[in-house]
Amino acid sequence: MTSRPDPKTSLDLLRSEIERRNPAEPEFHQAAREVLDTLAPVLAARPEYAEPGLVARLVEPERQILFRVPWQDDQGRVHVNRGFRIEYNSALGPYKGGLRFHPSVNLGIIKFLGFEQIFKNALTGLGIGGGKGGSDFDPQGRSDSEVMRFCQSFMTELHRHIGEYTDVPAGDIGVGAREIGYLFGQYRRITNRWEGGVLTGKSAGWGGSLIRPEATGYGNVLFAEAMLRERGEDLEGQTAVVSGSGNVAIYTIQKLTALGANPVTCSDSGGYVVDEKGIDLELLRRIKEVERGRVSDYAERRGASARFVPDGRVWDVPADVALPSATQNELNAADAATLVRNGVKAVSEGANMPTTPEAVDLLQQAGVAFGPGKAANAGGVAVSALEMTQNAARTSWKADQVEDELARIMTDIHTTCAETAERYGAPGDYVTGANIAGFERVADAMLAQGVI
Ligand code: NDP
Ligand code: 2IT
Repeated sequence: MTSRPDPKTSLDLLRSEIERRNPAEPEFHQAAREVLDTLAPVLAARPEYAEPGLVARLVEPERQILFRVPWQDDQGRVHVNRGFRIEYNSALGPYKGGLRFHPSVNLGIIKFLGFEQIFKNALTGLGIGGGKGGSDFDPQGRSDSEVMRFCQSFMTELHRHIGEYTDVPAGDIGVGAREIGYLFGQYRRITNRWEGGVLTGKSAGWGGSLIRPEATGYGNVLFAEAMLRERGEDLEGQTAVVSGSGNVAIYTIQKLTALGANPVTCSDSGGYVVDEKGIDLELLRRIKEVERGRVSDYAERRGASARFVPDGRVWDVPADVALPSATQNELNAADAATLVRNGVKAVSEGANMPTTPEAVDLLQQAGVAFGPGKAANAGGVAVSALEMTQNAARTSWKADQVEDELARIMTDIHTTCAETAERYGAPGDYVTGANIAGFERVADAMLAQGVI
């Protein structure tokens, strides 16, 4: 009889294999390692999951699409960007996940995001697989017509790969309602189909769901509140630091304020703003959403309560709760140590993988409640799935109905993560809880559907 390596050894082997076969993709290695590091107990407890090949299939995308995106700027010059769509796993439903337009985008970043999305989408309990896409296009400083031509060129290739039963993209960094509009228009023109469920994050007047813009930020605040409740506290009166100033950050700030907390910061790649009176959301939205300006403009216009700190670390601002909502690896071990020194009680990830592994360890060891992105920011994709439901039924729900569903889903995700962590001997460890609970749901579907 041949003996099979124990789960830990086989996961170690797989990790080395991932690094060998996917060279120069540090973010993907980080995301895969973070999940694999927590799976040994579930593979040991459930022998069916230790089936050779199951985890190896899970880490390999079902399909990877790379394409050229040529477009002309307003002066007629031709630019060539690169387009990506990683169709990672469709065991639970059509591939689902956003598109990111940012100059830092490369294959490894889209693979890390797609991999995270599999588990996040599984945690929502809804029928959506995992995928992600985007481009190294930089929308900053581009006119509306340049963005439109770029989106049209991007969709001219992407359209043949997507569909409401196949793959359903949405927004992410650099892709909001404007870009989704241009992408949908080109899809409709090329295919001659009014297929609402092919993209989510559409505007409410033509097939979009109410509360989708708010969903990620609102959901993350609800998750943070659920973690605090476990400790007999809530958000009322708590000071919060928020990074970023885009879609996720804005609605995080809005919900924090609504629940009685005081969000005192926001940031962009140029620096951060600290406003001791609390962020004035109306001013921030005007600058970011209407004028497409910078947070330094906010400090200039807000008056004495606010100051702009160029190139500073937003995590230096003392707070009870921290909600990183900008980008990956924006909160490192030194930042975590500062937060702990200043008495932070909870860190909840609005962004995808914003906290480095060393920082996560440090926070958890200090007893800080830590909500990993794949659980805490799942509200966005959850409401995207509700948008697909509304599109399929050719109906639209009232805002209250969507918000109630969002709150129910976030509570369920919190409970599932907490119970799963407890069941596998790691009480209070939401990282382990989220990874194992997401994994179990996808793994069950993959086992039932055979070796494909
Ligand atoms: P937006 O494009 O609306 O905003 C992004 C914000 O992050 C901006 O303030 C931007 O500043 C800042 N930022 C982006 N890249 C960097 C960088 N390399 N360094 C410093 N700051 C940076 O994106 P979203 O708000 O939609 O996304 C924010 C995060 O939330 C991302 O990690 C995304 O993956 C995640 N997320 C988004 C969801 C959604 O529904 N939109 C759902 C779940 C997660 P600047 O303008 O200077 O670049
Ligand atoms: O990271 C994410 O979950 C998103 N960008 C949202 C994906 C979606 O399909 O709504």
